[in-house]
Amino acid sequence: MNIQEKLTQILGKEIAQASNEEIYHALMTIVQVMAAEKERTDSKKKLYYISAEFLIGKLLSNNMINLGIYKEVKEILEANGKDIAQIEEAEPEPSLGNGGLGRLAACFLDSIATLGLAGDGVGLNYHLGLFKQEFENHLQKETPNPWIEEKSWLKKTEVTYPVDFRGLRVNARMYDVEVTGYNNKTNKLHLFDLDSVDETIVEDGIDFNKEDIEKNLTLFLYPDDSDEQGRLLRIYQQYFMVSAGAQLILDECTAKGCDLYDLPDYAVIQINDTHPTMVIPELIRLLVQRGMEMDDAIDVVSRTCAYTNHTILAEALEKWPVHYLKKVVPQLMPIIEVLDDKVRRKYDDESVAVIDRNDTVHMAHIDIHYGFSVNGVAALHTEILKNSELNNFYRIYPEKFNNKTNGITFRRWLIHCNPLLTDYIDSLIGEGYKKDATELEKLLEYKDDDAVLEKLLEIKHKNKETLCAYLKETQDIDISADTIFDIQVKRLHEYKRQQLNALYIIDKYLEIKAGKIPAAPVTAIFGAKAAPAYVIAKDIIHLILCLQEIINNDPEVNKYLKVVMVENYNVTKAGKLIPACDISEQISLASKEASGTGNMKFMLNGAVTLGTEDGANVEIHEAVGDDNIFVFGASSDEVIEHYAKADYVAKDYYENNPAIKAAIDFITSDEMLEVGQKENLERLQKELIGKDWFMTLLDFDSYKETKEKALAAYADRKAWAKMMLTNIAKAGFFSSDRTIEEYNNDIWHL
Ligand code: 26Q
Repeated sequence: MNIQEKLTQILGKEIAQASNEEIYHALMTIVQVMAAEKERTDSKKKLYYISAEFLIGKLLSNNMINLGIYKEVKEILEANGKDIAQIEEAEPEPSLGNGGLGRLAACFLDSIATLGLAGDGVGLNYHLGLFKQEFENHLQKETPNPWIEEKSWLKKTEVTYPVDFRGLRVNARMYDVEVTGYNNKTNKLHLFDLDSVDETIVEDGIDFNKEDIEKNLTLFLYPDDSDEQGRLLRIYQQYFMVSAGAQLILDECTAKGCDLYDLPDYAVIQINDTHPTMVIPELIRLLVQRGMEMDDAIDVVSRTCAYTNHTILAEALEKWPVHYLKKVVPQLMPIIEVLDDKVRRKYDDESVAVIDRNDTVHMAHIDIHYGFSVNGVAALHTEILKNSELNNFYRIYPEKFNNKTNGITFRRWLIHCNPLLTDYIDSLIGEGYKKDATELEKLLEYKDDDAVLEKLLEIKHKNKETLCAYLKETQDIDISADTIFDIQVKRLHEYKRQQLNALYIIDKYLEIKAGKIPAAPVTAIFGAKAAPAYVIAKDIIHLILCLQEIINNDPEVNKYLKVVMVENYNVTKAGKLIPACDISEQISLASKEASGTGNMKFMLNGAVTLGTEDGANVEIHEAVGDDNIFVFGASSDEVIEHYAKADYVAKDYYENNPAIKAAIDFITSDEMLEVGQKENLERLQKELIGKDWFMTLLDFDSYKETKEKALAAYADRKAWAKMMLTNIAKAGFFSSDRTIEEYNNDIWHL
C-alpha cells in the first residue's frame, strides 16, 4: 500500500475532507509503524545518554525527513489541497528542556541514530514541560504547557521499576519515543514517569503543592528552585530518573549475558551536566546489593561513566546539602561518604573533596573522580575548565579531560527549517552534504558567481517575508522584510547580555530622536524565557517589551528601527526565526558562554555573526576568517583578569561615557515610566550602574562600533552575500554528526 492509500485508510475518509488534526494523527501512526519496523542498532556495547532534558521539538516533519517520506507526503497533501505547514501547527511542541543543554541532547540523539550507533536517551516525562511564556503588561507570565495528548509520540511500556525515597516507594514507568536516524536505523528515548501524577494540582500560573511527591514528581521541568521545597523536588526528580535508568541499564546488560564485573564492556553512560550525577552512587548501590564488593563496584562504575560539563557559572554547578540528600535518598549517603572518604585519603586538598566542610555534596566532583572522562563543549570552554575552573582536578587527572565542540543536526536546522536554501544547495553541490556536512565547502566554488549570490539574497528575503507573515499572524506585529533582521534568541541570562543589545537600541533611538538618521533600517528581534525566580532577567524582558511599545509606536523612529520580542520562544519558533536572520547576535561576556549552539544554527542558515570571542564563536571565527564575522569586546583572558582583580567598576563607565549614561538614564525616563513598571525599571537601572556582574558597560563602545560596521557592510549586497555563502560553506564542522563521531572515537568506543 502506498502512503496515500494508507493515509486514506487510517483517516477513513478522503484527505481533502479531513481536518489538520486528523491528518497529523494519521501521519503520526504511519511514522510510528515505519519507525518500529526499522532495524535497531544492536551491539554488545551501548551508550546511555542520560539527561534531565531532551528538547526534542515537534517530531512529525523531522521523522518524515529521516524516514525519507517527507517530500512524498508534502506532495500528496498539496494535491489534496492541504499544506504541510498547517499540519505541523496541529502538533504540540514537547517542551522537555530549558535551552542549549536540552536541545544538544536532542541533536545528539538524531546524530547517534543517523550514524547507526547503539545509543538510547534516558530522561523524564514532564507532563507540563517547561512553562509557557505569555506577556502581560510588558511582563513575563508563566503558564503550564500541557503537551501530551491522548495520542502522542510517547509509547507507554509495561516496563516499571521501583524507586525508593525515604518513607515512600513509587513505581517508575517507562515511556518510549522512537528516534529515527536519517536514512538509517532507529534508537529510543526512554522517558520515565509516575502513573499517579496529577495535573489538576496546578493552581494559579505554575504554582502547585511541592510536597505531594506522588502527584507532582514529573509534573514540570525544573520547578522553581528558589525555595527549599523546590530544591528538594529537584532531588526527587533526579533520583527518580537515575534509579530507574540504572535499573534499566543493568537489566539490559544482564539480558545480553553481561557479568556485572564486565559492565564497562556493555554500557557507557554519558552524564549530561551534573543533573544525573546520582546515577554514580545509585549504580554502586545496586551492584553492591547484587553481591559485589564496594571497591569493585566503585571501580566498575568509574569505568562506565563519563561526564560533560556545560557551564562555568559557579551558581549553576550543583551542590546539595547533606541534609537534603538524607531527607530524600538516605540510602545514597553512606555511598557518597565512602566516595568522599576515598578522595580525602588520597588528596590533601579541600577543593577537590566530594563533601565539603559545610556538609555540602559537590555533584561535579563525584563525576570527575568517579567517571573516566570529563569534557567541555567548545575549545575555549575546555581550556578554561583545565586552566582555571577545574584546574585542581586537571592536575590530578589530565588524561580524563577532553574537548568535544558542540554541534547541531542539519536535518532539523537546515533541511527542515529552510527548504528553500536546502533545495538550492542540492541543486549546486548535490545531496552528499546531508551525510557528510563538510561537503558544504563545495559551495565556496561559487563565491564569485553573481547568479548564486543573487539567489542566496533572494532566498533570505523570502524567508524574511515568511517570518513577517508569521509574526503578523501570531503577535499582530508589522515589520518589513526590507529591513536588516538582527536577531538574539536564547535563554534570558545576564551573562548572555540581552541588556547590551537593549542599551544599543536605546542609544540608537536617542540618536534618531536627535536627528541622526541611520543608513539602513533595522528590526531588532528577541526571543527569550527567563527562569521564573530570576528577577533581573525578568526585568530585562520588561525593558525590551517597553522599548518595543515605545519605539514601534513612534512614527519618527519606527521607519528606521523596530523592536520585536517573540513570545514563548521555543524550538518551533527557532525554526522560523533562524532562516530569516541577517545578523546573529552572540554577545555573551567572553569566558561565560560554554559553547552556544544557536550561533551554529544561524551560521548554517546564512546569517553573519556579531559576537564576542566566546564559546564556539571562537571556532566559528577561525572557520570563516576575519572577513566573514564581526567580532568585538574584551577577550576571555581580560575578563578573567578583571574578575581576579575585582577591578571592573560599572559606575566609572556610567559616569565617564555620555552615551552609556544617556542610555541607562533613559531606562527610568518619563517615556519609559509611562509604559513600564517603576519598580522593575529602577531595579534594573540600579543593577547596571551599581553591579553589572557581567560587564555590559565594559563592551558597550566596542559593541556599538562593530555593530555599526556590520550594518554598514549590509549595504554592499554582493559582499554581504559572499559572507553568507562563506558562513554556510564553513558550517560543516558544526554538524552534530561530527561531534558524535568524536564522542564515539574518544569516549564511547561503540
Ligand atoms: C541547576 C541547578 C538548579 C536548577 C537548575 C540548574 C540548571 C538547569 C539547566 C543548570 C543548567 C541548565 C542548563 C544549562 C545549559 O543549557 N547550558 C548550555 O549548554 C549548551 C550545550 O552545551 C551550551 O552550548 C551553552 O553555552 C550552555 O549555556
